[in-house]
Amino acid sequence: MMWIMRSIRRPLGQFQVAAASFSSSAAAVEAERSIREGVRNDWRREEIKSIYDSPILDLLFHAAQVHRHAHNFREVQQCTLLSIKTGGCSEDCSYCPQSSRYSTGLKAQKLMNEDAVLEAARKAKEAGSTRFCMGAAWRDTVGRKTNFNQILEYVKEIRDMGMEVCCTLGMLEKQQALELKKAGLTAYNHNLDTSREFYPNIITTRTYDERLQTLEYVRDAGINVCSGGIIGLGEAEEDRVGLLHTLATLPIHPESVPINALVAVKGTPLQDQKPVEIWEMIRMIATARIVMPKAMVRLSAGRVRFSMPEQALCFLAGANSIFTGEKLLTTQNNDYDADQTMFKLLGLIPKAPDFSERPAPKEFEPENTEVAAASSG
Ligand code: SAM
Ligand code: DTB
Ligand code: SF4
Repeated sequence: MMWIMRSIRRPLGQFQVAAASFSSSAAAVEAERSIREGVRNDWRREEIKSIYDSPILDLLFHAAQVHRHAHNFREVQQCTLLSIKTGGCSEDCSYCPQSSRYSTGLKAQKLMNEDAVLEAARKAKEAGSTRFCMGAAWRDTVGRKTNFNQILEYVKEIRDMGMEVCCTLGMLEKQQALELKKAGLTAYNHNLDTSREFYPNIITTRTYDERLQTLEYVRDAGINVCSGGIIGLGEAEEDRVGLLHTLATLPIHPESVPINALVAVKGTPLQDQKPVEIWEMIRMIATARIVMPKAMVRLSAGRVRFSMPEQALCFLAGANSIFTGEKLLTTQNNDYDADQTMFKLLGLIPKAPDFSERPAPKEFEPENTEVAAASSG
């Protein structure tokens, strides 16, 4: 009692200074602002850098607060990937086992047939997945009319099964984005991968601006943008901040932001990269959560290397989406049973599919429908 009385009477100066320095990290200030004022698209790079550089536990705590404010923190989206056209890609992305320039032992395949794709989607749905994402090892879809029309059919069929549908087929043209929208595509994945400055160290066969152009077509077509990147490519922390800055200053924040940890595949130029540490992943996820509060932040490739407690920290930091299923595109993913156990243990619940639509653009209004019809045959 005496002690309590003395502490009450003691001048608070020392404690106030300590409290002030605890609560004044950039993560704290910006997270509070994010909760108060909502989504911003006018982030300055230095602001994002100082959030990213905040003491890790402070960053984690404040990202968790933003997460709880913007989302049901128990809900985690389960997405399943299928590589519908594997290998033999003309591009030189240095991380990618599917580039024909590297000897990774991967055999190039043709577009997977309808039965096989729909069967995989059915299985994914039965396993609790709500979003089916089809990937193709292409630079772009130009000049692939037959295959592209086939994929439009897959999109329609899978939507009719009651799943969200995503595609990642490389660069798109405006008309193709419109056709994917018409087929019922929920989201299109096209990653920026890293900062504009570091990008040429990783890919030389297409530019950062070309990637941004595809994102613009997707956004303008009324399809949700899914765009994120990879850490562990040999980039500096400044590049991770640069990537988040580009994403967070897009005209509309991406609906989902996949954060991949490099899967260093033998035969690729990045085969000897040092594995990403969990703290780097947490820093990236937490910063993404604070600067893009409403986005689905996806703990993506590389999850298989993280233990359950490590993944739990990622969920606490604001990740609310994962890839489930035994494979990503060509590499191994987490075990189904281990994921089920993790959901149970952490009290996570699967997020229901969301079919709310962004409006289709003018091109689909009755007087303009011939524009879309002209090229879909
Ligand atoms: N060809 C299309 C493209 O590049 O947009 C779609 C497929 S591509 C494999 C999709 C994304 O997967 C890449 O942008 C990259 O971010 C990610 N990715 C590919 N290989 C990876 C690896 N080894 N580790 C982590 N992420 C990887
Ligand atoms: C994304 O950001 N990560 C996924 C998905 N989008 C297409 C792909 C990860 C690929 C990892 C390497 C592989 O399995 O080939
Ligand atoms: Fe091709 Fe996509 Fe792999 Fe690049 S990331 S090599 S474009 S499949």
